[in-house]
Amino acid sequence: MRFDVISLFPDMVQQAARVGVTGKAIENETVILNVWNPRDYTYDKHNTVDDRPFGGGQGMVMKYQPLHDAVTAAKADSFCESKVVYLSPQGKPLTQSLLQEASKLSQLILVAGRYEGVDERFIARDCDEEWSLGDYVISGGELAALIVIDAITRLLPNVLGNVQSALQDSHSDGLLDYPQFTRPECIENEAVPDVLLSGHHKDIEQWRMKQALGRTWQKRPDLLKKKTLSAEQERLLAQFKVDVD
Ligand code: 9D3
Repeated sequence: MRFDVISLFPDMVQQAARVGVTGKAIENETVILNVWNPRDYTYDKHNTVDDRPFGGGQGMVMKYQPLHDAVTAAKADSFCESKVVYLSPQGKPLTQSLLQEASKLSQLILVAGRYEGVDERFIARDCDEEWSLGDYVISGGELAALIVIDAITRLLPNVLGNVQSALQDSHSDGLLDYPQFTRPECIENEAVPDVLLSGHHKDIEQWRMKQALGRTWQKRPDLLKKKTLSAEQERLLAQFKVDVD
């Protein structure tokens, strides 16, 4: 899959993407990442990418033409069909299912804004969708683009190997994770749950499902309301609630 990011801070995007899972995917060419700087598509003496908002008000707005030319360059550089996404607080909130859909694309063009945003005509004319990280404010779209790239890259075939398919097929889909432990077995009288040392795989699986259900019930009841539980899951959750009491 190919990502093209439109950004005034290309180094920030390239450097962050080199780390970890995304870096490995770029290295082995599962992912292609290109960053296009709107400043390279300016033709005035000061390479102006922003201007004052019509109607007044504080801050600056990114100009249409450098953004449009950068997106055009990103499209012209590939032969595949692409989707252009503008990252902004006004966008559709990102979800795993939105990202899963996007992971089927061959080219995703991500536009990272700065300042107070971009000329509205760029969104209307050049962008297919608008995505948000959620209801809080960050300083620009670069971190949002990196989050999208990271989350989608994890979904691509062969990137996480068998870990991925195991987790994705998992019945714990749509639930919070169960608790994890590693050595040592005891930290100042705080022991690892016995069942995890028992070697009884069926019991361990049940305990983990019960914990995942219980934690979701405790911390994110909104997630639980969206799910339909199997009879077995209902039983495990009921048991968790009794144990809490
Ligand atoms: C809502 C704040 N705006 C009020 C005047 C100004 C403003 C601040 C920061 C407008 C844009 C930005 C930059 N934000 C992003 O580029 C951004 C973002 C975000 O701030 N929150 C959630 N998701 C995203 S995706 C891109």
